[in-house]
Amino acid sequence: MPSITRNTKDWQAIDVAHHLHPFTDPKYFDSKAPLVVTRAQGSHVWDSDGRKILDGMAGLWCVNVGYGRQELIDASHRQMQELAYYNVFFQSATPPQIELSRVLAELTPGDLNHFFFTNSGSEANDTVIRMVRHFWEVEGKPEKHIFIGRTLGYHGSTVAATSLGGMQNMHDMGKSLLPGFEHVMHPHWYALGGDLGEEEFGVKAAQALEDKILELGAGNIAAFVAEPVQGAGGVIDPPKTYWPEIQRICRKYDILLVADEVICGFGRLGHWFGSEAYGIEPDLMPMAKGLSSGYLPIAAVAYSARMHKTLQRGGVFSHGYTYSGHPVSCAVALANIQLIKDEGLIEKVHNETAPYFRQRLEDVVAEHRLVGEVRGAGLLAGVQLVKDKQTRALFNADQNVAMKCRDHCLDGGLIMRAVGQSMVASPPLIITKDEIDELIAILLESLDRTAADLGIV
Ligand code: PXG
Repeated sequence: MPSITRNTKDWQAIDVAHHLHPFTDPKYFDSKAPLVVTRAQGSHVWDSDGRKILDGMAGLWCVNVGYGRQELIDASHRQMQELAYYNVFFQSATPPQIELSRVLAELTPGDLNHFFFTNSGSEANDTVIRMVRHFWEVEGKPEKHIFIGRTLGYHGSTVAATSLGGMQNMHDMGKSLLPGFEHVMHPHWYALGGDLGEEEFGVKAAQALEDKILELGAGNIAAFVAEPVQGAGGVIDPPKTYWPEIQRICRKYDILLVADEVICGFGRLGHWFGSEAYGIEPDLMPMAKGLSSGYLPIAAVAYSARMHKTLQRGGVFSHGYTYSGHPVSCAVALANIQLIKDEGLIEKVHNETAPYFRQRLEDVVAEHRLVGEVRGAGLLAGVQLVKDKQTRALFNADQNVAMKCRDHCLDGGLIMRAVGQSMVASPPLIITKDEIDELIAILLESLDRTAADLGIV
């Protein structure tokens, strides 16, 4: 069957008539039209008018190996012919799922050698919640049930993942915050550090976890959940004093540590996992996105030997999804991991592209009059827009400064995300230095245009 073709106006009209966009105000389309993306190759996508756009977000932080990779296409084709579907419920297994478990066990740090498969990061985090509460029940400590997350943390959109996350707007919609979920401050020194030095602030932000544990009682707390670098919250990389303190506190009170690797995993920070970049030794690691570079939906929860031992005493693990360990998704994930290894993408990010990206951001973007801070790690960047560089004062929210900048980027041929009053980027790991230059040039031009919109010269 040939692919469906229509003209852009028709695509847009049909989409607006029948489709509710995630995280979008439907009224937006009263005056604007959706971007219809029709094909992609490497680090670029093309819209339905044939316009080439640099994808500074790797889709939604996921297309780590870039678009159009034949190895992944072939793997899915082969697997569909051989075994398009079988499940892993009850006592069944399939070769791609078995092989993926083995390969992941080699990659994951420490004794995180056991896996449960899901289809999305949200489901992985729901699995974490059910698995961890079950773990404590089997351990004879059923009162340990509260999860502590962080403000601006993002762990997905199911009701439970929404509760785990610290996004106020998500909690407010439909009263989605469940009981048993608490949040402590996010470690953003530039925004919250006041007069403290960065390292001092890192310790203070970690102390907020200990304070919360003492307030609620360690005997009631199941786990602390955090992204190594907060992604959807605006790319917040913590001070280097933060994670060691968090690790110490979790150990001291026997609270499980969950590193949500959905964005940071599979090379984004120049390591296989963000936990390695920060020396974190988690008990559980939900992962998704870069696991298959987004070519097919698949996610997993890695968990420790200690947890495995306990779960083995816990009877039936009453949890699972029809498509857990889907053989085609697993085959694609295997091909994706092999490609990351064969092309040395982790080393390339670590040694070449991430340092270059950071240098360019610091040398030219940080100097722009609208920019207060550039932050991030690896190929993750956050650019804080400010009204006043000296006082760190922000614009009024209704000036929609980041959305303006985002729209200028798109007009200029670059996809970046606006988060609050920050611009964020998370390009494919195959991005070249020339493409980084392209990204920086369009971003600078867009910052100039945004300043002009605001009457700042
Ligand atoms: N954990 C983290 C750290 C994430 O970033 C999820 C869990 C949920 O994964 P699923 O596969 O259920 O979406 C995410 C997802 C954005 C944006 O632009 C971020 C995500 C998803 C969509 C948009 O900020 N992160």
